[in-house]
Amino acid sequence: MIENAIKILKNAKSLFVLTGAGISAESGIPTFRGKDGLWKNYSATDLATPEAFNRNPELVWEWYRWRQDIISKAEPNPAHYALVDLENHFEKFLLLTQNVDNLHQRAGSKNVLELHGNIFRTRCLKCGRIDKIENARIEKMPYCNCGGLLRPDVVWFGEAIPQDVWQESMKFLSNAAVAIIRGTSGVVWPAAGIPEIAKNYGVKTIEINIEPTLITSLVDVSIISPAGKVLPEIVKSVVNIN
Ligand code: BV8
Ligand code: ZN
Repeated sequence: MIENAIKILKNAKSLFVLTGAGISAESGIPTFRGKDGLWKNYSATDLATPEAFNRNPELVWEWYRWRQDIISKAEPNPAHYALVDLENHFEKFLLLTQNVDNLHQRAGSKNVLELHGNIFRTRCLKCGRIDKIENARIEKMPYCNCGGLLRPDVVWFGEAIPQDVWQESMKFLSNAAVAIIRGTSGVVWPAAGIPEIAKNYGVKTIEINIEPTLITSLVDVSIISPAGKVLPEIVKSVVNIN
């Protein structure tokens, strides 16, 4: 399977990559739906919603502050760095991530689009200001200098994803030669629809995951392996050849 992926990538000039929580799992960050589930007996869909925040902002902030703490202590892993090598290798490269953990940027990826926002950014409910969490006034919860309560600048379930990010991603995907999909269960829409969209555009698709997912039946090549192990191997063969 790896040989097929290498062959497809060696002949490609443009690469689209979609990542999910699985790529950060090897940095010690719990995935959403894995057995190490994100948080105590709450499910992400209970907490990552506007209704949950309106009902109990303190509980939702406790969850995000806990995640920010885990993520800030984590480091990018070989899977993140392998994507930086691919970005430097391909003439045209776009990385669309569902993750909010900023690890791709910390690893050195440049052309990163965040489909679900960023856990270290905040948005003021009063003045709308977008800022970094470190600039917030933290009492029981983070507040803006205008006095407004802040929310995490992420896309919650039931909220629209950023249209500019989606449009730019689809435009790139429609002309890409290959798409790599890694570490996503293919549960969350509209990201889960990307493999099908890629197929309709005639884009070759490669999935890397530790287990088959809802999208495995759709891809051209499915590699069952931890992202951090197999991707550096693939990159070595693809990058060294040229
Ligand atoms: C929207 C930010 C509409 C917050 C997140 C059909 C069509 C459209 C919408 C829907 C639909 N059906 C249902 C919906 C609604 C909903 C949805 O998809 N619900 C699901 C639960 C069914 N979608 C939405 O609400 C989206 N918005 O549709 O808006 C709209 C339009 C106009 C106006 C108003 C509204 C918004 C969804 C965004 C939700 N926000 N995150 C936060 O993080 O706190 S989603 C969250 O899940 C994370 O971003 C995460 O990345 C994402 C997806 O999960 P995965 O990344 O796949 O993670 P998961 O744990 O599931 O899987 C991990 C995978 O990694 C596994 O496969 C595992 O095997 C693998 N893995 C583990 N270790 C490794 C590995 N792989 C490789 N190597 C390893 N080592
Ligand atoms: Zn404000």
